[in-house]
Amino acid sequence: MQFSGASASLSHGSYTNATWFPSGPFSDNMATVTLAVRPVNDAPTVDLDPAVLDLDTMNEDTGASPVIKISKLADVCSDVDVTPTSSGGIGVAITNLSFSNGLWQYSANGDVWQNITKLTLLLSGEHNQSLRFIPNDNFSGTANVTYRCWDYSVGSPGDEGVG
Ligand SMILES: [Ca+2]
Repeated sequence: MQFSGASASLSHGSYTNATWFPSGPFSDNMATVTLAVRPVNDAPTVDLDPAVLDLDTMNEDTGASPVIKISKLADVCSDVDVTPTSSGGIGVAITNLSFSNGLWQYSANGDVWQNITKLTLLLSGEHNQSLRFIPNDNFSGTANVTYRCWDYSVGSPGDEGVG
């Protein structure tokens, strides 16, 4: 576009005896558009592969095992969505237990215990939530706890039969 001569009137104002040569590759004014990037929930991860945590040992025929705090199990979990200022932290989803040689129990507060009868079981890394194993008489050997990290986005602590 080119104006030259006595006068010209544009929507941006009036040009008198002006010579305007908006030549070149770029416009004089600018436009701005906005792209929104929405957050998604990234799955938590186990930081060890495979995750191996040593639990306290116990003697045969001595009742319940030492308490296994869920916060200890969750120590190998991380989640990019969980920050120090976000609530909840990380819990675990117990997916398998060695049931054949004893009884497993969990506690929502580290005090009252109930038998685990159904997996997957969701447990929180907070409030002293814990597991313990009560071996059968005369059993010696090992007992395993297998779990996934859980970010609380679905389900509640204590939920059984999840997934
Ligand atoms: Ca997450």
